Amino acid sequence: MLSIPTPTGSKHQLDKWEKLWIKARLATMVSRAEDGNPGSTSTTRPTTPYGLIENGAFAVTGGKIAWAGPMADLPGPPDALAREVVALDGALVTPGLIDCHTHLVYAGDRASEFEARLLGKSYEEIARAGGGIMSSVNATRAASEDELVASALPRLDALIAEGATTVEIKSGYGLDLDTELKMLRAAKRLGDERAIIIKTTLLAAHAIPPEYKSRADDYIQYICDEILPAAHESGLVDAVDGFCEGIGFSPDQIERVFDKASLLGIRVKLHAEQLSDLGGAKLAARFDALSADHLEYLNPKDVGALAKADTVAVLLPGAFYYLRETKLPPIDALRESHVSMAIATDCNPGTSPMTSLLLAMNMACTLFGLTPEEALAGVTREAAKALGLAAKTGTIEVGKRADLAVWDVTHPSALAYTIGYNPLKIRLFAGK
Ligand code: DI6
Ligand code: FE
Repeated sequence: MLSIPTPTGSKHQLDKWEKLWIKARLATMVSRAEDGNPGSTSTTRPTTPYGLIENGAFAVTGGKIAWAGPMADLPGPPDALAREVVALDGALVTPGLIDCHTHLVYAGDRASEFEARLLGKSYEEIARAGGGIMSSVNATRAASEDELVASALPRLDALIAEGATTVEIKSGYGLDLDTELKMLRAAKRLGDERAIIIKTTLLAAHAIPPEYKSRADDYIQYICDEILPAAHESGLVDAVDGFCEGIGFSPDQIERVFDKASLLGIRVKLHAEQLSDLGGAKLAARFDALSADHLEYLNPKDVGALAKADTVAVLLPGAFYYLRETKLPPIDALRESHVSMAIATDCNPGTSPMTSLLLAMNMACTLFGLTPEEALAGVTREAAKALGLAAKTGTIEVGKRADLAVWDVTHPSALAYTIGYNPLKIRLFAGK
């Protein structure tokens, strides 16, 4: 019996691994910045683009990655190491995809708004006329929790069909206590309906509800005094978000929500600089935000603040595309300052009715000029970081969840290259 290295480093004679996958090409996505650490004993420390390991293998035990590396480094013949051995014949394996910014739960649709915009109205005009987010709020308030789950499932399934294993879902179409809670409960339930990790974000500060028309400050007080504490107490809040924008909330108003979140020990993130520069990213960085999202109008001068706080820049090319935006996020400045860049769908009924992370990757390359490697990192390693999950998922490393995607492509650049084509072969969630 062989002594097999385990995540715990135990030296006992151990049972065989549950399953060993061999003859794989592994895009481990282990950060190149972390390479060359002499103290590291990990088997997965490649220095190649994508953390690529040709002719690799990985083992799964207890839902986690028990071993990963070149086949040549396996500590014995495959059949002696694992109870089950599967050959992948050279298929590409990546971490499972992570969508770190969605508004996946909502009722109704806004196809007529899409039409209105093509007939000449702007997103802001429609919002100011009571359409936009408010039309989704009305439909979501009227829907039952079961209906919200049922209407969100096909969207979630579309993400899963492309290898998504973790998805963040925001509230924000309720804007009252009951409906915000209903949305968050529906989001959590999606995680019971499907084999997927769901992270929930309270976005009560998304728009001013009609009951609080011209009383935005009072609505902020209601969020701080009632919605946020109640949602937190019910265990429904993994993070708190806000829409810092002319048609949303001012930095001062967002700051009050963030102060309350901090008091409750909840991490924050922010929709910042999507349509204008209000200094939201700076505010987010000041609160050690997990992420600042959108950032088209981010002043390059504020990039340093994100870098210092290690706040992830979440880029949402679907919304950029759908709104026919022309102002690009300051990608070069973000890159130069080593700000982590994640990519997400922003799946929502108004500005990004998109349920494809592969398409988001392609758009991040074609519209924002990311490299295919940055795009894949953006929906794996960096997206995990944007959700505070970097220690658990997002790369192929010993000890992390065996949430993986097996693709029928030869090189990882092919994932960002195609448009509307899905080469997923196998999706593993906790190794299954
Ligand atoms: N920014 C967005 O892109 C979405 N929300 C936000 O704060 C749009 C939401 C919607 O139009 O329904
Ligand atoms: Fe959004």
